[in-house]
Amino acid sequence: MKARLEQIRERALSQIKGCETAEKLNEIRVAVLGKKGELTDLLKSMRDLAPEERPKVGQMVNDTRAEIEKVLEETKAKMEKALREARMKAEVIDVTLPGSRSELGHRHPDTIVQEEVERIFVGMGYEVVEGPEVEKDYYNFEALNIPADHPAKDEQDTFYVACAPGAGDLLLRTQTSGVQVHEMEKGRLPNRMIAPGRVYRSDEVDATHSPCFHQIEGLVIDRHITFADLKGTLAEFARELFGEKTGVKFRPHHFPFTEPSAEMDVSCFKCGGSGCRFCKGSGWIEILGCGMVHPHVLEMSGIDPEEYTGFAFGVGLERITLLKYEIDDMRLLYENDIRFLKQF
Ligand code: 2U9
Repeated sequence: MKARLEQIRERALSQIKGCETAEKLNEIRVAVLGKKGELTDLLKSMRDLAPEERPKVGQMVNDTRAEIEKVLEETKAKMEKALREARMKAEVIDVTLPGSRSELGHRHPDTIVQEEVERIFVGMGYEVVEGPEVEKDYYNFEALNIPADHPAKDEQDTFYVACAPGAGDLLLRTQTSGVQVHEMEKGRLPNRMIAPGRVYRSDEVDATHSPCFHQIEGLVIDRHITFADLKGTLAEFARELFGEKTGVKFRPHHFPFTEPSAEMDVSCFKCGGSGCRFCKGSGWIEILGCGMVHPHVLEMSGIDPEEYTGFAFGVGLERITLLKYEIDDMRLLYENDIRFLKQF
């Protein structure tokens, strides 16, 4: 029995010595020390010994078990240490290597102009309001006095959103005016606000068109607001945006939501009004549309047109950006090429 014990011990120790993985080490542990292992078997066969032999042999078996356990533990610890060291060696970072520089972004020229327009109107006491880009037909068209058969409602101009049964009257807003309608419905009067944001129209892409662009619309409602307030406000806006020598001119126009309506031109900021290639020789550049809010529009949002009047205006943000920075193709504004953006 003693010889068998010695044989188990020697084989186990030599297997442990030649072992390279933790899994293999565990297999040895199970085969020697496990419930059905060699040492356990040996212990079971002790009942064949004479009673006086049993304590001595039992002690020897226990000593061998303790020794094998100790060597197993030591080998496992050594393996883990070697593994850890190898991993750390592989993970070493050479801090002296040159770094890779990541390119910094740049504010988009549209953002620069939008913030400038916001700064001008906030300085005049206006609030900046935002609203949903997916809008109900009512807020985009009907509440703005755009009748059902108006050409702007034609499917060719408007992207309709048909996502669920009964969602037929949802669309991508073609103007930001719905934002002001929502505000008017809240009934907080008087009010002065601008609504900047993305709008969508089913247009082909070219140097001056895009199916998605930005507008900034403005609305003022109070008692005794007149066309003189509109002219004074927009002339001041033009001077702040294009320089204090800027002159303005209003030409009659038509919008369903304003009456009377006008378009405003600014004197050419390139030639000062004498005529050049930039203003196509006219000395004037068209900038925005405006007018007195139509009484129907006020009434539909619950405002009494006998008591309150208001003016509104709308600017195409990209158009202002192209003019201000003398960019000749709108598509450049949508590409986000950092070499282009860095110039502003
Ligand atoms: C409410 C009532 C009236 C907003 C207005 C314009 C004139 C206008 C164009 C500018 C260039 C659209 O992007 S563009 O093509 N807009 O000319 N917009 S008055 O009138 C409103 C808005 C809200 C409740």
